[in-house]
Amino acid sequence: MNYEFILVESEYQPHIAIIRLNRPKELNALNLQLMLELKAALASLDEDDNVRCIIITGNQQAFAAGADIKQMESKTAIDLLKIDQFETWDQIRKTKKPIIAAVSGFALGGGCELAMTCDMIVASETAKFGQPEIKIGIMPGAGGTQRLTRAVGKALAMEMVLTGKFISAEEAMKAGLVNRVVAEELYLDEAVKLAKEVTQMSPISIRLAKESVLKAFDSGLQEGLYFERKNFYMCFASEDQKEGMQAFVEKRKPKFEGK
Ligand code: DAK
Repeated sequence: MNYEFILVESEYQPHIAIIRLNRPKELNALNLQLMLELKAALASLDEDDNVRCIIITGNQQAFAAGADIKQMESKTAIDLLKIDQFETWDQIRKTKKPIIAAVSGFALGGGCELAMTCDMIVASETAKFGQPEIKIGIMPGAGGTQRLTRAVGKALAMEMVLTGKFISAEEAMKAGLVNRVVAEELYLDEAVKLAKEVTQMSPISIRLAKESVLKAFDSGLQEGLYFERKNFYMCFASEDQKEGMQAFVEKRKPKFEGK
């Protein structure tokens, strides 16, 4: 598929794919087509057995400055209902492979929400996170009030959502929003390093483990524990489990095939 607003490399590094949001003049504002392209790219990479981890990034100036305000400005509630962009966001969230957001510059509104939809966030020291929707007369609509609150706690989330204030990468790190902060020239390398660690593991246990961690967000403890248990058993149906444990016993590196 030919994409207009994203660049996709399915073999950026062995087993690592990269998606670059690519509307630099608009600070990667997420218009409807970009989001559809992102959904399509993720679905295709999710199907590709060679891919074990996906990185989503922007450029040094912006990961994404939010949904495209110019495109949204004249929309009515009924237009939004008909467009049903939530379906796109829901599909993105259902990606089975792990996704790392490599964030530099602005991650605002839908951009911050997209980063939080990913499984881990590597930030450049110039990254700025925020939910400034309140300043344009709306509020977060793609999970910001829920994911941000779960990540950073009520006090900071409330302040960010009600005042639109941005936080720096360092603050985001302290608040638990991001996994690590590195110099601007290193953020992508660092994301690749993290992705490489993930790609060394069994793709089957990675998939089951991601699914189980995400379950913690939408279930009570007991339901989450049952879910984890089911996925734990499922690991023992894989050849990778045998290989991983045999390799440990034989004091060698495991070779995981995703079977
Ligand atoms: N939309 C459209 N264009 C944008 C944009 C955006 N979000 N952000 C920046 N741009 C454009 C600017 O208009 C400008 O274009 P030109 O004027 O050159 O044509 C260009 O990018 C460069 O921006 P600036 O000139 O403003 O650059 P500065 O460095 O001065 O400022 C800034 C950077 C990021 C602080 C500023 O651009 C800014 O405040 N941008 C808006 C940030 C914002 O409010 N973001 C939240 C948008 S609302 C949903 C899912 C998601 C959402 C909603 C629904 N559903 C599933 C239904 C999400 C909503 C949002 O994200």
